[in-house]
Parts: sequence; structure tokens; C-alpha cells
Amino acid sequence: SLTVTDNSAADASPRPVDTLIIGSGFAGLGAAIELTRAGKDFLVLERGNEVGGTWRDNTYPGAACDVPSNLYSYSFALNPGWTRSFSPQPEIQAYISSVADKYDVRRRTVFGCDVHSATWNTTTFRWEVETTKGAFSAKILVSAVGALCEPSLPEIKGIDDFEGEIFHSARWNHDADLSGKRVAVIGTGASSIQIVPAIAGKVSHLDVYQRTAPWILPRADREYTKAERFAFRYVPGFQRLSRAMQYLTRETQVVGLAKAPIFMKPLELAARAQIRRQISDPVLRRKVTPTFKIGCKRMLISNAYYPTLTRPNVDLITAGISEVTADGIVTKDGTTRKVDAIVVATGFHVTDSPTFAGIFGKDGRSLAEVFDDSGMQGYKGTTVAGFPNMFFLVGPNTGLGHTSMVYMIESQLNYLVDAIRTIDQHRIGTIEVREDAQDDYNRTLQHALGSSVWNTGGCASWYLDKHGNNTTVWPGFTFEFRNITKKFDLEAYRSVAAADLPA
Ligand code: N01
Repeated sequence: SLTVTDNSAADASPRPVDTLIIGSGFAGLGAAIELTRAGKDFLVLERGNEVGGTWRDNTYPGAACDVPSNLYSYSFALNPGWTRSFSPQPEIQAYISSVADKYDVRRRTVFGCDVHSATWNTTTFRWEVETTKGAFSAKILVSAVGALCEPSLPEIKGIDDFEGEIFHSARWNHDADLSGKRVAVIGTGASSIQIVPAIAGKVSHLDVYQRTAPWILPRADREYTKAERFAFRYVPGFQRLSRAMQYLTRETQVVGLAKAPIFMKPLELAARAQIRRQISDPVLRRKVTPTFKIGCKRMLISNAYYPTLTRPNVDLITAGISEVTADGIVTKDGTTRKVDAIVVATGFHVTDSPTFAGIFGKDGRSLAEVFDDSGMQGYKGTTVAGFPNMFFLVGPNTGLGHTSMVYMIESQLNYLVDAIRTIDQHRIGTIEVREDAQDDYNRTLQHALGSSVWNTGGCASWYLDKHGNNTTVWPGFTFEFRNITKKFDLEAYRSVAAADLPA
């Protein structure tokens, strides 16, 4: 039985299972549900004590999604209960948790199980996985740890010596009471622009440290009417239809982002108009006006951020941080500003995730080493040469700047389930994507990205790796990705029949 009741690490021999899934956010949970449906043997390893991934971790004040609610659910589990057009974090987390209940995924999940390493064993042809809850072994490994799971902390002189409260946006300390305190927020990305309006009213003073001004569009957020909520629940097809319409509307943005950035102009005008409408001070206007093309970094949405910057107790600081002292922040112009607390809203390790360092492929090299050389490359965002029987959800070039990641995840799940079915049907022992297939795939991908706004928009962003290559974003329409992941293409892989593996 796969029922996990005893998580004791005392048992020295690895616990065998056909498939191990690491992570239980949207991707890992989806994989667990699909493998349950396909009747496969699997376990989910989850370092936290609850499902939800980045939505479980990001509990900062104001946390909400910038993708419309109706697009932010699995296609097989629509949520008629959304209360707003853009959902706040607690509703998304409640949705994910309810899906885990509905499909009974917790029974097959080992919680509090932090994976130290996963190593391909070239003798047993299995993945050996070391965790805080003991050792596991599996024929197939699914990494579903997500792109936004490892907070990136800024390397600022003296930051470790700060004596006040300091925490990352994705690790919000709810025990720290910021009421009446002098607070600094470092960073002005998607997280920061939600935090700033949410806390400005309760702190005594707020300093917002901006390195690069982001583009911010109006947020068309509203409560769903009673009639809409009734229709979502009781009118057959209504929610699916409104979802399809939103999906198609958002797909049109791909033309401007990936193919012809000139089509982004109307959005830029809308963003500039919002600055003029909400800020009257010309100095502040200039400070918040971005200097790169819209779309190059993730476009943000907010109606509340600019008005918050105009509050008398809020300062936008653009001088650049030179150091942090025991009780304040010093900027490059020599000014020191005292603070009681610092919120570090500086994003995540995406192309250099520490999770890569613990996954070792067939020649003993880690994903981190391989990606360090070649950049974060894979095949169809899901498999990586040198890493047999491993599938990577939310892998290289599967990220999006315009619509729901859940759509991309479901595409990858099709591919994963078809791959496992193929492996079982053909009695395959190992499969590994061929280097030439992976190289061809990435050549085409990089060619498509060459003219995109992410590459040509004149900004530095987490979409680009240290080689300057865009290894995070999918450059086409998302239905194109759905199309290439519909069927597992065994011909792109080297496979060895189970019967032919050395005993
Ligand atoms: O992180 P970010 P985030 N000194 O990397 C600044 C998703 N998300 O957590 O632009 C000073 O975007 C950095 O400055 P710069 C979404 O996909 C979604 O906000 O690099 N500043 C930037 O301003 C998003 O893209 C939602 O010059 C430093 C900020 O910190 C992704 O998560 C909500 C610095 C980091 O911005 C990450 O968003 C939240 C330093 N040393 C997140 N280092 C929604 O759905 C970095 N910065 C609404």
C-alpha cells in the first residue's frame, strides 16, 4: 500500500516507488492527480506541511494573482467559488487545498520532506532520493519544485548586521507587527507593488527602494456580481465560456511580446496615462517612468501603488543602496535613513535555483553544473539530456508573461502521462532525450526569442540567465506549446528496454 502513515527516517533501505514527484504546488499536485487517474504508483515529497507551493509560501499583505481568476484553475476542476475577477492569495490557496482533498492527494504525500539530493544510479537505473524523511528510490523522477520557490536575497553590504526585523516577501513574518514602525521595502517588482499599498496605512513611515521602475497597468479587479457567481455555479458552460474568452484575449498579447513589440504601444500609452492620472508631482512622475520597453520585464497591474507613493508618509528612493547598518539604510548619495524593519521583495532564484545543485544525472554532474555551462536548457521544457527518466515541470522556457501558468502545467502533464504510458507499454527501462533533439529545439526557441521584447526591450530581468539567454519564457502562443506536448515523441529519445538493461 502507498498509504503514508509512518514517515520515520529510521528505515535504512530506500522506500521504492515507481514515480516520485517533488513538490505539491500547482504542478506537483496536477501530476499526482493525473498519475492517480492513470492508475500509476507514485509518491509526492513536499518540504512544507501543506500543498500549494508558491501560493502557500507567499502570504504577504496584499498578495493576489495578476492573472484572471477564471484562468487560474485546472481545466478539470474549475472553481465557481471565486469571489473576485483577480483572486487574493487566501482564495487561491483554499482552492489548491480543496483540489488536494477532492483527489485525495494528501494520502500519497510525505509532508515535511525536504529533498537533499536525487541521484541517478547507473547500476540500478533508478533515482535514489535522500530526504529529511529518509531515502526513497524511483524509476521515474518528476521535479515539480517550481520557478518561484527559492527567495533571492540581495547581497548588500552590512545586511546581515541589521538589528531590526528583516524578512523576504515570500517568508513574511506575521509575528512582526509593523504598526507604527519605520519600514523599508527593497525592490519594486510584482510582490513589492502589492505589499506597499497594503502596509502604507499602518506603518509610521515607508521607504520604497527602487532600482528599476516597473511598467504598471491599471488592474481591472472587481467583485463578481451575484448573478455571475450564480451563473458560474449553475449555468452549464458559462464559466468555461468566460474562461475561453479571457484566454483568447490574453493570447493576443503574444503578438506584441514575442513577435512584433510595436503592438505593445497601446499598453505603454495606458501605463503612461495611469502615471499622469495618479501622480501630479513631476519629480515623482519622472522617477516612476520606466526607461525600457513595456513587456521586457513582467508587466505589473495595480490601481493602488502610485497613489500610495504620493502619501505623505511614503518616500520612493532611487539613489541606490550602498549599505545597511544596524538600524538603517545608507544610499549612494550618502543619506542614511533609519528603519525598524526591512522587507526584502527582491524576487527568486529562477535560472540559478539552488534546487538544481542536488539533482545528479548519469555522469554524476548536477543540473546546476550542466546549466552553468549551457544555460538552463531542456527539451519541450520537460526533459534534459543526461538526466534519464526525469521530467521537469515548469522547466526551461515554460514561463509566461501574459497568461496562466496552469495552462502550461497541464500541457506538460499531458506529455508526462503519455511518456509514462509509453514507457510502460513498450517495457522501457530508461529513456533520455537525445542531445541533437534538445539542441535543435533550443535553436528554434532562441531564434523565436531573438526579436521578442524580453530580449530586445533594453532591460535586465530574471527571464535572462547569466549568459544573457532567455531560458525562462515560452515565446509562442500557449496553444502551440499544448500542441507540441500533446503526445510523447519517443523518437526524440534514446531508450533501453527494461529487459536489455544490465542485471
Ligand atoms: O520579484 P522580481 P517579485 N537591490 O524579481 C529588485 C511572480 N509574482 O517577487 O528590477 C535593490 O520581479 C529588483 O530590481 P530590478 C511574477 O512572475 C506574481 O516581485 O532587478 N533592488 C525588482 O524591483 C513575478 O515576476 C505575482 O532592478 C533589488 C525586485 O527587487 C515573480 O513572481 C505577485 C536587488 C524583484 O522583483 C517575481 O516577483 C508576486 C538589489 N540587490 C510575484 N535585487 C502576482 O501574480 C533585486 N532587486 C501578482
